[in-house]
Amino acid sequence: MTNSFLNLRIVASIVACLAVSVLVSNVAAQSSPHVFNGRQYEIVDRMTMTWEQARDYAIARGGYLACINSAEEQAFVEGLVSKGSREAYWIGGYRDGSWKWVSNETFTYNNWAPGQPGADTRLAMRRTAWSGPTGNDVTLGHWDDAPNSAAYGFVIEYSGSTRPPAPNIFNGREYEVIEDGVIWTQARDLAIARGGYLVCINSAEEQAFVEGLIKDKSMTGYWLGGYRDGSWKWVSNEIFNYNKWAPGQPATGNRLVLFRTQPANTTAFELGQWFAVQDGNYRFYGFVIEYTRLNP
Ligand SMILES: [Ca+2]
Ligand SMILES: [Ca+2]
Repeated sequence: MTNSFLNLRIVASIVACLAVSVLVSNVAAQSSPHVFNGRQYEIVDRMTMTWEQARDYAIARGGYLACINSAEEQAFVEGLVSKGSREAYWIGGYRDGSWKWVSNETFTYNNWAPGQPGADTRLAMRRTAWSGPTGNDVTLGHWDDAPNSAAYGFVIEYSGSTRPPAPNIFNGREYEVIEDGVIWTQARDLAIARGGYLVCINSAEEQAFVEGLIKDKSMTGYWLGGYRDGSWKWVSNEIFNYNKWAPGQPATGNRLVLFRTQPANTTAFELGQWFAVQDGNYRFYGFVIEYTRLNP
């Protein structure tokens, strides 16, 4: 092998590496199923909400209910909706005299189903087929007006400079930290309403992951899905076989809290230790939701 041949090979492999990295970054930018025309979209499938709840949830995440301004955007959102499991998905159209978008963009493009809109005031995109009031076929992607109270999934659009919060994924499950001071039974019910359950910790690895999620947050502690009913149980019905009890725990309480900061009158505290507490009147605790069902 001559030096010049070696040099050629080095140059060739550098070129090949560059070509591969350009290809990889292009694939990453273009093949994301959630990016269209420089904007990110998120389909929320694991829970349903009324239109107004979905509108507020989208804003809380930094986006807005998707506003569809072209046949191309319609085709893209329809592709997301086709991966869902709900009959219909809220988008950002509403009637206030005339039809409007929550983004204040002009309501020009439409994809109304035959015979629509009727008399309702909120806009949904159908996933499942429906015969419609006049017997006309309503199919995937068609728009249908519906009452605010309908329980549908929804699609969030983020403007070009905004990105949805990255999901916290461990071992194929998603976790979400909620910084609301609530009692255990409220936290349990809120988690279910969002399509998950209070986190149930089954291994040292999962414990470490949850500790990483809460260590820079603000609440004193976080409710877990553990409760005492004779013995300790998980709301998921998984076997309660891993634990990280603080020294002297569990004492008399019947609900499980993972502490971020040291409780009064305790020693040898470490981040993430578990304490048994009584439910009720504890407003210093947020909670962590575990989802087995990921949004598409
Ligand atoms: Ca749009
Ligand atoms: Ca778990």
